[in-house]
Amino acid sequence: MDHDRAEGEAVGPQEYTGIKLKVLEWAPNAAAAVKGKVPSDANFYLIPATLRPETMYGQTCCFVGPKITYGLFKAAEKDYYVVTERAARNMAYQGVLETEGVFSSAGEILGADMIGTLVNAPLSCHKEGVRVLPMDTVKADKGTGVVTSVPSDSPDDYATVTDLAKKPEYYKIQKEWAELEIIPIIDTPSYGNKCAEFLVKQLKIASPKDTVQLEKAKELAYKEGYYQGTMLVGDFKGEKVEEAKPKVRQQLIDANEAFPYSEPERRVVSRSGDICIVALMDQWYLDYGEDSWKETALKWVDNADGKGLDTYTPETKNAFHAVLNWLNQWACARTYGLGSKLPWDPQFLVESLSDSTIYVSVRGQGRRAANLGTDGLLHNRTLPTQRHIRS
Ligand code: ANZ
Repeated sequence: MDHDRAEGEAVGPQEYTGIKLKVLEWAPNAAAAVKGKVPSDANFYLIPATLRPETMYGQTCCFVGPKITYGLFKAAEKDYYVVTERAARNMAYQGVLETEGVFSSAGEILGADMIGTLVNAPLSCHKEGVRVLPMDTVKADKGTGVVTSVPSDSPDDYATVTDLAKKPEYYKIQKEWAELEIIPIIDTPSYGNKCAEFLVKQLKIASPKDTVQLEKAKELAYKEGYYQGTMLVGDFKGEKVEEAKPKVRQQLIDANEAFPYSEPERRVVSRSGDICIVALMDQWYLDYGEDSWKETALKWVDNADGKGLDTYTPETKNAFHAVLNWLNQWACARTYGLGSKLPWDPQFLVESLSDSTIYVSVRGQGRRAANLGTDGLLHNRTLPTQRHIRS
């Protein structure tokens, strides 16, 4: 529950797309690190978390933090995901890993040891695979700690690959790994068809460490790409990015090359001091957003016939309007605490802000209340895909 947190009140889940970058050939140190830890015919996938699935056509490499330790987490009989333990803990409660709640790693591997690994990047125009390269600014406490690089549209990625190609010896990489062709994938009216390059040059960003300017460039690139961009490649070529984005994502998920991955958008700590995660849980909702209900309530508040709600001031009426339009599905059950049992599903208790709806409905409906779970007044339904923050 939101108010049970020591830190992170009102923080919600951030939903990413986890992309499955299959390892085609490990770098020698990585091969040594995984040897004997898993069956010899196992498949490994590096899993970058992205908010821009529509840009996957432009992947040219995959970044890891050289100092970050990654784990090998079992996702299926022969499949292991390479992510941080923090991400695996979230995944274990979202149906992503093989066994619910289990996130023990079969082995550990340092980012630096993975550099040079060849991976298959789904949808990328570089069909021969892309390399794993170092990025010092990868955050260990965000996403999976793995980042897929799209230098056509991400200023951070453009600045990093430019720097890598300038100093290959320093980074202990082969120059050509950082020089895969950058192909235009999104056209924008203000910044052209390689908006990251345009913005990095316009804002005179000289290094991946120029974080303030890069943050600014990222926001500009994101807004322009999302609202004004048009796809130049792929099945949704010619469509607006805004429309293509969910379609590309769904296509990747349907092809088993991606999956939804969520984590708290910021750090959340429970009152008992545990770091919270996002978990998939069954929940009951009061469907306040249901069209006919909403219409009836709004009509009553509008009071055109004089038989509805009379308010002293228009502000009060407006406030009712705002809340009715905002309320949608309200989680109304919880598993612990004080309260009455949910009449139609006694394993749950009535959530404290929902009792005024539920008690009144149950009492008012008398015997019909027994049917609440199916076609009753409350119009409830479980959404097993809803994601919740828990410790
Ligand atoms: C591919 C991509 C293409 C991305 C593109 C962005 C633009 P914000 O808005 O900051 O949340 N990312 C993911 N995990 C990261 C980590 N641990 N450290 C550093 N960067 C990380 O940005 C989300 C984006 O930040 C993600 O989407 C990912 O890069 C990067 F044109 O994926 B993106």
